[in-house]
Amino acid sequence: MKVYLFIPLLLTACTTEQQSVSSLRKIDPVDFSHVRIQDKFWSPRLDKHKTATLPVCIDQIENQTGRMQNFENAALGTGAHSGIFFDDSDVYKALEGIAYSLINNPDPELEQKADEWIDKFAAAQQPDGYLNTYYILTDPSSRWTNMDKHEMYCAGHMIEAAVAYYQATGKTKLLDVCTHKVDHMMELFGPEKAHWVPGHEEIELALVKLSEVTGKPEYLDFAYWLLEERGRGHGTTNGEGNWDVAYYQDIVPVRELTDISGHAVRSMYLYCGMADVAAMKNDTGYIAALDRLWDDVVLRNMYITGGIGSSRQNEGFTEDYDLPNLEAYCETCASVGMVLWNQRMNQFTGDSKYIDVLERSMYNGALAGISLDGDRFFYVNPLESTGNHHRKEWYGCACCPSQISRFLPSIGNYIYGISDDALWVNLYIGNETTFPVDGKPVTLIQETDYPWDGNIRLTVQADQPVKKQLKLRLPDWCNAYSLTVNGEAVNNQTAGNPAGNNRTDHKNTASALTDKGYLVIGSWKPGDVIELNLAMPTELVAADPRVKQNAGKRAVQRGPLVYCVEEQDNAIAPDDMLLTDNTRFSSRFEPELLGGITVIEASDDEQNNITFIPYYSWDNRESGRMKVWIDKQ
Ligand code: FUB
Ligand code: ZN
Repeated sequence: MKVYLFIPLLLTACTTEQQSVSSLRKIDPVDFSHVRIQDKFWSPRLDKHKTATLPVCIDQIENQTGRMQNFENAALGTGAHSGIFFDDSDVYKALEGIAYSLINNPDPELEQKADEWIDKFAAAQQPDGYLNTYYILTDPSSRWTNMDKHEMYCAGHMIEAAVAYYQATGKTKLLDVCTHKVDHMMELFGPEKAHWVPGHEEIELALVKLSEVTGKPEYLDFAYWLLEERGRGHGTTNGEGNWDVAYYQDIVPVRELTDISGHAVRSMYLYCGMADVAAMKNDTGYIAALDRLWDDVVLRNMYITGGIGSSRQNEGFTEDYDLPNLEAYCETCASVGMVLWNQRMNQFTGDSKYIDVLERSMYNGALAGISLDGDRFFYVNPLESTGNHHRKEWYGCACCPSQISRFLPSIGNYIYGISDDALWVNLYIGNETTFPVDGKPVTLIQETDYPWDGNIRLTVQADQPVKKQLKLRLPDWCNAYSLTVNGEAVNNQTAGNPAGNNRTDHKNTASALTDKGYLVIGSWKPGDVIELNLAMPTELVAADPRVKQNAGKRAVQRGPLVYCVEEQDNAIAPDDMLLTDNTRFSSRFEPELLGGITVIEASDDEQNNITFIPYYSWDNRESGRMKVWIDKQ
């Protein structure tokens, strides 16, 4: 029996269906350039991304740190390198964020800034294509000697930025820099050439993007070769430290992987690269490995927030079910990695369980990574604080701020999917989206106050019949819903979400209207109004009994949001709080609190009131203690 790591309390039989690989990627994303998000939850965040997040990143890169100076020095071939050896990657990630922002918010000044940055990258590139300011400025003779020094990691982020900027503007200058750099790498490494195991994955998924955008299959082949290099004894730091095979995901060939190990972000990027290559190369062995790994991550190593990584020491994993709360690592980048990976898994299978995890990581682990004002960031996202853990404007190692700067403007990517037979609605976010289906425009309009309530109104507009089913995700947290088309009930179900954590084997138990956790509307026509009402009660959640840190505790969840207590809302200190069988919960929307949130109040017969706020919104007021898991009598 497979059990999820945390369990809605009232549910007892917790099994999931056995995953089998039936076909390779069957769902394409509807990319966010078609998606106009218009809602009360995400729109303010996207505004802040433009007015606060990007300006902070730009200021840090240009003025507060030496990141841009490094490129300028490298172009001149003189001067010192400042910062960490992979700082170039933050500049590329911020540029990727700028590119995504430009797609939905054209801004000539910002575009000019991006062009200036790209000119500096191009000027710093060496005649043979090499580009990495750390080695150019410190010791060019040592380049490509230590596989942990992130040369390919930085190249990967440059490629992702280049692809994004090309998609935003049609400009190819940075793409040309990238192909020059990759051609250089391919002269050195590959079959019959030198071995290379990138100490920090990223290049693999980036090469697939580069292959797609340039139409050059050799970049895909190179990504495949790099993946196949792992687990065969080729990794080395060339004497500058130990090459720990578990830490670097180099323990066995990737298709033999069974357990997640080592560094969390590196693992996520590896799995994304494997998924992308598997899709293009029809490698079912990779997908089988990813299925095993997904179970290991989600069932044995994931926090309720969708965060991963319990240890600061390796920024990653320890042993199964070891999920400390105060010392949790849960790096923001790792939660974003979970979003990236789970979307890919869903695209192979059409199983909503991946989007359930994607949504959990997105609304909790990742979203906590940025302040409500958009200008402060968490690197580490613990589930408990003694009051001294706060977001910062930047970090010496600034992977998380730059990660958030590219992730936020891309969230439109995760809302829809399209396959031969269906339009898939994965996330409930107010938006209007027009994209081509069979060459003709189709517009989807979603109106909703999600995640505060579960009422979703969906209209599909098209001038022609659309011969596809509509598939609406039934989230795992939802146990009751109603669905109507033009006011006519399609299906009413008051208990037992066959897609949820409590599902037994939904292939056998699902009604005709559900398929792998999606409500299926087979018969509809343009102009129909589809209304889905997902009941969103407050749920008490228990952890898997093997998680010793949460023994005797409960967490509160409402819809996709995990809640926490903060000291300033409560007369009782978090450590003294006690939930009992008599605790009752009520919720109310507070428009003025923390940007507008639904607050949950817990009370019992002794008038011991406890106020809960969404986890993502913590540490946005005066400092104080915070807790997610509360003692239960
Ligand atoms: O090593 C590059 C990035 O810095 C990693 O992804 C993060 O975990 C941090 O170590
Ligand atoms: Zn990070």
